[in-house]
Amino acid sequence: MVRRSDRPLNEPALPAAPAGPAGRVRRLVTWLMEQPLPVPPERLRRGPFREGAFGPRSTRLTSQLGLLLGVAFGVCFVTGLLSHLIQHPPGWFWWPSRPVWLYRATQGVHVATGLASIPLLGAKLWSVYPRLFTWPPARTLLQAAERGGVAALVAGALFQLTSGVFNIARWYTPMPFFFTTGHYWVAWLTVGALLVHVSVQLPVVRDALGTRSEKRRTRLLDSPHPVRVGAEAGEADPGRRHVLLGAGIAAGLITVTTVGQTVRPLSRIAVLAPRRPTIGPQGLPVNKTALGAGVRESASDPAYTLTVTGPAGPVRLDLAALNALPQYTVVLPIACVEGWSASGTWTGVRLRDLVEMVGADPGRAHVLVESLQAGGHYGSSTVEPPLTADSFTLIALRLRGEVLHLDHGYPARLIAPNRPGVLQTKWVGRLTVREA
Ligand SMILES: Nc1nc2c(c(=O)[nH]1)N[C@H]1C(S)=C(S)[C@@H](COP(=O)(O)O)O[C@H]1N2
Ligand SMILES: [Mo]
Repeated sequence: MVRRSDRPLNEPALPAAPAGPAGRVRRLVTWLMEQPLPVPPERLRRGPFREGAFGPRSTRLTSQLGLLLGVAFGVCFVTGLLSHLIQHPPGWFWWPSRPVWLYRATQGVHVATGLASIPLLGAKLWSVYPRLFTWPPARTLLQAAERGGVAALVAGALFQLTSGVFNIARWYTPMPFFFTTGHYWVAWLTVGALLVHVSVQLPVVRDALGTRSEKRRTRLLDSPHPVRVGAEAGEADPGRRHVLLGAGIAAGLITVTTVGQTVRPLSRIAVLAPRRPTIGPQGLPVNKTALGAGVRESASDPAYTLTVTGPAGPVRLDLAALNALPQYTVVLPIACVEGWSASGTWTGVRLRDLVEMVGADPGRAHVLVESLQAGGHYGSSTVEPPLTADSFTLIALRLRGEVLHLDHGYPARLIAPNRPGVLQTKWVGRLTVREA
């Protein structure tokens, strides 16, 4: 066994194995993983692989950027996972209906942390890319595995940030896969690789950020891997502060010029945001137009009726009948998964009243809300308890006191509290109520 202190600290160490058969397997794996790999012939050591091909990079910079990125990615992952769970709720998952702006906040944070990560990741990759050309490429199987993990992490992170930006820019052409599925699964891969990377690099980061003893640092400097740490790194690489400052300023600028898409007071300076919360018919942005959804004719047909089916049989309501029912007004945001959001004043019929009309209990009813739209990913959604019984959940007929604009879902759309925009179905033609 190689003693811990003989090992460069950015190489992983396998923990000591216990006695017994499991221990024997572990010892075998350890032995295997630590076998030296053949060193490639020296004549292959060309170009960037040459000794001193790159200027100095400080481990302190890499660690500081890593810490910032770790926090940003962590927050981004948790808020993204939440958004996924709300849209595809497993049995154990529960999401409240109050505060009505909670999803607006979590998804705003998801997109903002993702965007802020772009310059941070750029700076971090700049600070480590010379290591891509380490010679020999890997000394042991274990080191090769660790480097493979870092490659997966970099690829995953780049994929997540790029696909996220493509999605909010609505640039679907370069994505031959369904964005939501790809973005979700690669998130798990990236976070898994990130956890491995963090656990392997933690001792290096601790040393570089100066939370360990001088003695330990000196030992690090003596290690066969030329890592620079602490104050020495600052001297050896005076550009560190500039890189860090530059990345910080870029992240700040990106944030300030995009969060206005959801933080209303900053909407005027949201020059980089794909959406402004105030621009659109009736003062609200539109994601899918009636033309785009192919519902222009069916939605403006004077013979329109809303069909409600449930335990007590189907009911058909034309616009006059819907308008004759008790009307309620709520102020609720549309909070798009793309990170923009805007509040609207909606007036219409409570979903619970329609559920009761077909003989179901709103406290237990699940309602399938179907659009007049044929096909497309967001042509329908399901309202589950407690939202079904919530007095804020409306089949809205009006926005700002005016009849709904065709692009906002005329003649009737769903609007419910604390719910992603994709589930706020427009141009509703049918409600199917069933009690669980
Ligand atoms: N039928 C239907 N409803 C839909 C969509 C859609 O594509 N089809 N898009 C959804 C999305 S992604 C959002 S963000 C909101 C936007 O509502 P708005 O256009 O009124 O702002 O509508 C939702 N309702
Ligand atoms: Mo959306």
